[in-house]
Amino acid sequence: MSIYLLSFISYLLSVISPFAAENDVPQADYRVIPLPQQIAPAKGEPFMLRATTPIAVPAGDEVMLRHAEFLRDAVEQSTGLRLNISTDRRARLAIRLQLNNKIQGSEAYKILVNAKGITVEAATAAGIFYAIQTLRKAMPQGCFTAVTMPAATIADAPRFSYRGMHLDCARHFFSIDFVKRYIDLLALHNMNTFHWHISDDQGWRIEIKRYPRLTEVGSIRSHTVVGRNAHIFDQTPYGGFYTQEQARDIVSYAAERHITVIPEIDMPGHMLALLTAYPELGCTGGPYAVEPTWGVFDDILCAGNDRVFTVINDILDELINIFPSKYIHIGGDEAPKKRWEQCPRCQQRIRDEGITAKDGLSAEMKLQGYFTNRVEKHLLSRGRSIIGWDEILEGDINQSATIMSWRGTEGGLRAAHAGHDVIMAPTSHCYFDYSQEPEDYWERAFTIGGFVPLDKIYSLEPAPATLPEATRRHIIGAQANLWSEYITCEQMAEYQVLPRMAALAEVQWTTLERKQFDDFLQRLQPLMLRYQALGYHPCSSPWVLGKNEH
Ligand code: TNX
Repeated sequence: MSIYLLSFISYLLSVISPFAAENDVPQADYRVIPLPQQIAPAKGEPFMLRATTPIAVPAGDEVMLRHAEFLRDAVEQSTGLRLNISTDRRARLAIRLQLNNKIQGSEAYKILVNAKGITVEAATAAGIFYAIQTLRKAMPQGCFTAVTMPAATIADAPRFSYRGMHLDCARHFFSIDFVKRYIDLLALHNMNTFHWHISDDQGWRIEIKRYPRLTEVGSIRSHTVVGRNAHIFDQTPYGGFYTQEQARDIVSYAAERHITVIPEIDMPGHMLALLTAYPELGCTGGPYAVEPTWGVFDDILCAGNDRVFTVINDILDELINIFPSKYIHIGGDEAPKKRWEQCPRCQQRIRDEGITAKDGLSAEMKLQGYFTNRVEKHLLSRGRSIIGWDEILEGDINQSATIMSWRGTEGGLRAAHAGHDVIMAPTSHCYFDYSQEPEDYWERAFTIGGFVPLDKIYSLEPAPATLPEATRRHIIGAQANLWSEYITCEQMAEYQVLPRMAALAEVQWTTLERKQFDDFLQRLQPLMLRYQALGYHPCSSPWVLGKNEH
């Protein structure tokens, strides 16, 4: 008998008989990233996942149906097995998705695997979604006729409620398609917040109907500095913005993946794009130019001009209509006070409001507190809350403001003591525009400088056990930021965030006792394959993926 005939017969057997040729069936591994809180192996036979396995969902439940479709597509992408979705309550040997309000925790889930099937339960659709992420990551990557799912009970819930990832679309513009692919990455890592940085000195990136010049003028810079602010320019106009319709599309794409989009309009600094469009809103009246270089610039919004607050409120009102997020990020970082010191209107405001220097902070620094509180008041009146970078602590701001701590964690800890909610995003651990490789790689790695390798991120402890419980409670999560001064294309963005998002995911999700860096590196290997299979461009240098001493 020819070898071809033999292999054809064995192929036929494998298709016809569920028990044939199952020795080489690959096995799922539930020890994914982020590591679930509990994986209890169970006695008994495993479940055999095959193309004939139905995904069973309750009839008439649109959301669950969407989740089943997501699982179906992810399983197919991983294994080549195309499952069917069924609403038949008696479906056997199925993966069953069902809501169960006895499961505690708004993002928690349970997965039960035995020979009869896989039951996925959660009190919320979000919990079901995270269970699906775990299942998809547990699958081997390749093309198979079946997958062995070992019998087990998995019970999981996130450690932190805020699990964020940021993308700067102002310094460089990223397409809607890429923003979606980036959101897909957040979903893969069980993150639930996308912080979208859409305004800065170098470009205004969101359509505001009431102020069309923001995009007509503010979204385009006439040229861009080449390299590291080397005084060489490319002489090429650079621009781009998102229409409100596109932004809404992003919001709903993210929402389907249980991700909230928080827009950031950075103020009163980082505002040259707006000032170029509306120069009357600056202290000097301009003229200004959408900034072609990177850095921190003296021209900021005038805090003495009431018109500034009217315009900002109008802009925020349009944003609120697009973004249903509880939070709106109002920036607040890197606002030099030079113009305010010289501006008669800002000085008048200081006098009118009785603002004085205090605790080593100048009256102008306190004026930023006035600015922040006034903007916050408007947002609160619209039912929204603010997040600001830790500089906003320098004014006397309300306790209701949430602080994003980027200049280390100390500011965040102080804020948490003072009763603010806090998100940790320190440059030391969470700046993904910094290099993930040692110094000699920097030039190759398109980074701004700095060094944030994988184990450094992994070591971040956002809410140390030594803090009093009342303080710890205010630390709601962690986030990493991808600033894009030097990230000029999509592949670079992927290279910078992968695999670092994996380390961040365990900081955000996994409890301290379960975290172990060597073990994480082992579990990273299949995830690297998955990134590649999904078409991403992770940094895969052996230095990054190895265990390094530095
Ligand atoms: C600081 S983090 C900034 C950004 C820059 C970044 C570069 C923060 C609130 N402000 O404007 O892009 O450093 O790493």
